[in-house]
Amino acid sequence: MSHTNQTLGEFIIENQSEFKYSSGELSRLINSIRLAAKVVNHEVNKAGLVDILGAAGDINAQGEDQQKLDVYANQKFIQTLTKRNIVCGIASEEEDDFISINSQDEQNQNKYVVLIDPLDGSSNIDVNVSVGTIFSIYRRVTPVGTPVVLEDFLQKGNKQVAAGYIVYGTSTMIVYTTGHGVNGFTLNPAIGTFYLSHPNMRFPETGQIYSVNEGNYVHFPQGVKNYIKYCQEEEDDRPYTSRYIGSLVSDFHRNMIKGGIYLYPQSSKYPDGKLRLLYECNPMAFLAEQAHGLASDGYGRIMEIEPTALHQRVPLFCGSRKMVQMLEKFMATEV
Ligand code: P6P
Repeated sequence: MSHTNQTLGEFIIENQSEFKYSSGELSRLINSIRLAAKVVNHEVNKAGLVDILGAAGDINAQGEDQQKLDVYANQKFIQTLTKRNIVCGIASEEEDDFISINSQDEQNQNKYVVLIDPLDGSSNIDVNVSVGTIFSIYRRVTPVGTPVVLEDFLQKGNKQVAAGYIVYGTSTMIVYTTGHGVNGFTLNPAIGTFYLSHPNMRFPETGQIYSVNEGNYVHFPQGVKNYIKYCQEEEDDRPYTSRYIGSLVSDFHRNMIKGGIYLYPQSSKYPDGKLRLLYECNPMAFLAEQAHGLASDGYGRIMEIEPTALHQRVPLFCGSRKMVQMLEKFMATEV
């Protein structure tokens, strides 16, 4: 099949055989994420009408409780994944504990668990800046048919079977990997179909964009301070450009297309970093490495970190290979 104008649905079917474990379950899982993405996208696109439609806590025109968009997004993804009986467990930034899906029901022979950040960067919604959904998919490690346990979720990033994000930006895109490269699909809102618009996405080996909240500079480790100063020096291809949207998915997406590095270091405010390992850093790390980039905690691969808690935080430095390697050099020689 010619790949021009291939839809996400066609792409999933055509590439299903690549995934040797797939009994079609993973394909149905990606399809259900696609559906939830369209539902959330519709609501996110109305966010600017809060004054007309009502803010969270208000009663909207349909007499329903107006929900905060991150709560709404969380519910939509959980409902979509649960109703289709595709997964055996879900963990979410919006849920204190993981959700076990009718595991007592013998019918539930599903083998995948999903971890999600349903609406990352949601504080940007009020100012009409792009936000995203991030998802990470694992095969469970405990026996199929039994209730999932924490161990099914606390898996290293290098065990992920799929990961991706939806960016609700000037256009809405799904970008994901199943370990065979990274592909991006853009939604045609007129007909509600995602089309393959960015096949085989790759980070340029280096770049000239660094993305960090420089307002926290004084709290950064010395190695990060030294790297930021390096970015700002007038030498070789520097000074670099500073671009920070405040939405991980958007900064990552731009850097993957143009080349660049995203940094969320540890600081006195966030001693372990701000971003969550399991449903932000690991999926973005899987995508980064599949796109020939790197994702590090400053000292080693994000995807080698042994998880210890569902909502644990880690520092994240990800993007173009040579830029992340340079950052790691500064972290190793910080004085
Ligand atoms: P700060 C959004 O809250 C987020 O998790 C990422 O999407 C974003 O890159 C970062 O935090 C922004 O954090 O502290 O710079 O506002």
